[in-house]
Amino acid sequence: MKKLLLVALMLLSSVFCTGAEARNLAANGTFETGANGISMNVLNGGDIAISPIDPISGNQSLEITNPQADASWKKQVGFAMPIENGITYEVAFDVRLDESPGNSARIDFELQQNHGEFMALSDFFTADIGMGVTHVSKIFNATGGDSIAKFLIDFGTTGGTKFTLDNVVVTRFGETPNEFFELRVQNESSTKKLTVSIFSPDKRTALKKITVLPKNEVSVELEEGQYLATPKSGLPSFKSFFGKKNDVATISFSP
Ligand SMILES: [Ca+2]
Repeated sequence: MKKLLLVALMLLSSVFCTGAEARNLAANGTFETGANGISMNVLNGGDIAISPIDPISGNQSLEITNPQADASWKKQVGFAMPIENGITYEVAFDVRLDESPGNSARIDFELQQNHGEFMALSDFFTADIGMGVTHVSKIFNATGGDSIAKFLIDFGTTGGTKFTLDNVVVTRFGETPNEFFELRVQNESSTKKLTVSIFSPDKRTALKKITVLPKNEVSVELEEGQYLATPKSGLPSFKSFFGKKNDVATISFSP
């Protein structure tokens, strides 16, 4: 038996405003103020640069061109940040593949702590990205024992490619109290696009079926537990609610 929970998020209302939103450790991950502090490798040619042309969101994105196939790290974007050993972090970003001879391209991404030359941490992910925009998110454990880390995204593997990157977010997973699963809802008010991720601290994978409905709504099948729905980083409100197994939640926005 399924019940319907209706959760209305009034994003600009102070009713739900608590200021408890997780802090984005990736400074300037939207590239709206340029690329200050972001490290770049362009060791195999091509370029990495801020571009106002056809951004994924806002007024600017980062544009990456990779003319030749090479080691993945030779075309690399990095965000340095403080990190705490033993803590789980969630990373997310939007990447758009604009050009590729095979209509797909491989990227790698990793959270690396500062072992001299930023040698690999425990988790390293590879993703095959198709044409268009893909929202990527993963959870990492910080196990390297250092206090400074870099979140790195590597674009060097597939040659003849052009990527656009935006909305890089690194947060402490589970920072908000009383959640069992986290439902993170990102609302791009300019394009009416919704991006939703649900994670379990145990499984570290997307949990349940998500359906994106018309007009700024999403529905999700729930397990029992506390949920937290948050708007995109930078907006000041959120709503938490308790879900039961086999419930379906519909979450709507008023951007
Ligand atoms: Ca942007």
